Amino acid sequence: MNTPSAPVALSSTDSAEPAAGGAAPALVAAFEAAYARELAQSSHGPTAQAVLNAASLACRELLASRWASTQAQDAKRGLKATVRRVHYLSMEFLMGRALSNALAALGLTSALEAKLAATGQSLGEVLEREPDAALGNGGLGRLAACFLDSFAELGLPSFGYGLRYRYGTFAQVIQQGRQLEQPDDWTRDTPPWEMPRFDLRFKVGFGGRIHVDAAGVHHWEPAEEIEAQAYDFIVPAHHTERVATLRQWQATAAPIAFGAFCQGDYSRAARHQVLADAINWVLYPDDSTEEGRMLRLKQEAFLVSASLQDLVARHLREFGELQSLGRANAIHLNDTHPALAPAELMRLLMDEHGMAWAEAWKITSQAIAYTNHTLMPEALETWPVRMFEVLLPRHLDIIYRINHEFLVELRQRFPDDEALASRVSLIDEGWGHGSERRVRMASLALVASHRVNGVAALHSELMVQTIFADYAKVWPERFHNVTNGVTPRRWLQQANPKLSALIDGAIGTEWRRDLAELSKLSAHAKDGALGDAFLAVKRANKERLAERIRRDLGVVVSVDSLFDIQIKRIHEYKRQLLNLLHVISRYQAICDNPGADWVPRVVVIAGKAASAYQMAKSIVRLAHDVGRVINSDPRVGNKLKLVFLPNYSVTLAESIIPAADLSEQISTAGTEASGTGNMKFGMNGALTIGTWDGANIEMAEHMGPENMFVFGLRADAVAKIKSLGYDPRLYVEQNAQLKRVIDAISQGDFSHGDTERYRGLVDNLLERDPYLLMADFADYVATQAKVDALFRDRRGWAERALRNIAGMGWFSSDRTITEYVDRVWSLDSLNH
Ligand code: 26V
Repeated sequence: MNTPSAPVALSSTDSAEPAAGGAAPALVAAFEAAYARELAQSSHGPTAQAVLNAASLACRELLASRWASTQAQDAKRGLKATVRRVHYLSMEFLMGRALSNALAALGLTSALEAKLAATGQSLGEVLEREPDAALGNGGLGRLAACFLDSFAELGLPSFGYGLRYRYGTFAQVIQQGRQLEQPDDWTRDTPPWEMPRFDLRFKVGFGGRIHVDAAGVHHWEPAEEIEAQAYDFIVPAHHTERVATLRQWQATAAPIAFGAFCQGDYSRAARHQVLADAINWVLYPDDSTEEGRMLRLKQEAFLVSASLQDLVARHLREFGELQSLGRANAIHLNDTHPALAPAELMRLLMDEHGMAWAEAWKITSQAIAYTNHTLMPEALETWPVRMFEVLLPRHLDIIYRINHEFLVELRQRFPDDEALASRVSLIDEGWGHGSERRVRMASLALVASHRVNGVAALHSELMVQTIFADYAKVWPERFHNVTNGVTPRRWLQQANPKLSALIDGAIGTEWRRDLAELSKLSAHAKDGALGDAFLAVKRANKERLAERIRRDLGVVVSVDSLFDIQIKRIHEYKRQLLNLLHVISRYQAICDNPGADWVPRVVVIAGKAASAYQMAKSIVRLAHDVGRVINSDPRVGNKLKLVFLPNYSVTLAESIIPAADLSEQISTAGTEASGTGNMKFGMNGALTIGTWDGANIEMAEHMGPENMFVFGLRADAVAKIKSLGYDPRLYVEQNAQLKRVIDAISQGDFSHGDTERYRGLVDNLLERDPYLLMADFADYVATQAKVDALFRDRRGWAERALRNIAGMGWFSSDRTITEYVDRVWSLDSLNH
């Protein structure tokens, strides 16, 4: 489906200096001046914290001038531009740390190092103090952050739009093996990267009434108005002077409550303030209460309205009219969370700018496109009509009208298929299940979009065969695939400088601009000296991780071991539990025969479980229980260790991934939309043990399937087994090794004899096993034995690792964004 195309720089402002080298002297001088000025303001002298702040603010100042020239260039583009300005709307952006990326992009790393050398401080120590901007949950949010990096690198006129949450995802603390959630107030030290834009404020309304005037124009009088104020976060390119912008909205109470304040009604004035503040408190408020759900819908509406008002104002400023808005702008919905966008854009165009329905709809459907990121039906958002009536009455009107127009057209094309009409309607009438009427957000996104895409080839296929089958029948041409990618700047060049230098030595430095160049490594895969050098780099990275494991967990691991790593959100479909079952079975085998020649392994798991997801929390606890028993068993020694690194984050991933020998990508086939961790590991020379799922498939195709450890049922076999009636017990009864593992958990071997602790988890496996762990166990264990065998052959392992790296060039987010431009965001994509 995909034709690989080399990333094209869309702008031509190459800086004189390559990012790998130093910056031009004038830039260094400007940096040093700003740095000195900022540092002088520290009341405690040049502490690491003060250096962090001063360096960040100095970089920000330099980036701000690049921001101004980027905006000036973009504003001049006019209607002849073939690439539309992209507005990437996402509830999540998992940016991680910013300083080392900014220094690398500006070519200032060595300039700062030189300054620090004079004071005896290390750059690493300074960088370590920066908190992660963890304004996201997982893959979807990190993908958005990688995309911003590529927007900058490719010079794409663009804005990322999000919310400026005060608390990002929770901090995970482990107490007696159990996950506790703590608030992560990442703004405590006033993030130095943000640029408040005090001139950019928009009012967002909620509730109230609508009246229609004699001319038929709708006037919405909201009951409550909240002001959105912009904060920009600048993301630099590495090989040009372009930057990308992440614009995050902060809610502030509109002056309306001032009246209450003047009348002495302070509690009403304060309440108004609190209601506004709540919008920015947390990412994904607990949705177990009505208040929590209302708040989430409000967040979505707030993000969408502020962003689109900003877009409309900019378009009017640049073009003086709105007719061309859809030809000059793309509005991209990162999953359904911003799916109110079509309703809000229609409202702005019609109610605020007097446009007629047909023209407004044409513009809206030109502009909007939508990416789906999961097939899990429970993630398909719907909101009760009742909540719309209370919060977004005008949007509800518009959604009804969109639905009406859509269903009229549908009935013409598919007469006498009322079942189809009710399945695709934007409103779930609740007939089948006797519940209240709800708005289907994915349907709204689909109806309004000219393009809809999945995030890996298999996912895009399954998307049109399953959750969106009806819509694919109505608009087959709308559905596309754009396989994910990750930014090699952060995930290879910065995370793994030693490997990057090794690659430079083998194939030159061009891969730093165009990752497809990595394919040149395959010609060197059999080069024994390069293989040895690769193993030495890997070993150095493993030493760093081993030190961290010793420091944080008190567990001593040997770097001669195979580092076997699974890091991602904890979820049943990702099957961390299958990993644990293998670890237990290996433990039992070692105890049976401690004298055998075992390949030593360190199994590392990290990830957060959603706070209300009990099964995921139980898996976290089991990992700790099993680790405690194995790590302290003298019969085992270095042959096997299991560690759980707490509080998984972008930064933790950056330090773990370069040290991996083996990457665990073991989701039930058909469940992981793409995965992006799989790509980060591959680029860093880890081999993958994985199912035929998500982007693993395309990775195997690019590197050659013989270079990946593929196991398990494929998606079609999974579907078939399920449809025939899957009985997990049959697998347990036929496999003594598996039975012994399950028995050990049930008997309390890892829970001090407590047979209740994992009863729910085991019963679920034996009775339902919705993700087919029992069916895949035997093949998984057999494939792990093949991993061991190859690991003994050090040169053979190194050769495979080099072939993995060579095959990963296609998985740069630069390639992904180039494809989005070609298929979704170009002007051309509107014509066919
Ligand atoms: C859904 C919901 C439902 C309501 C509450 C909070 C919440 C948060 C997120 C989601 C959707 C999550 C979808 C997601 O993260 N998908 C991941 O997207 C990655 C980037 O495309 C992809 O690599 C992963 O395979 C996929 O799981």
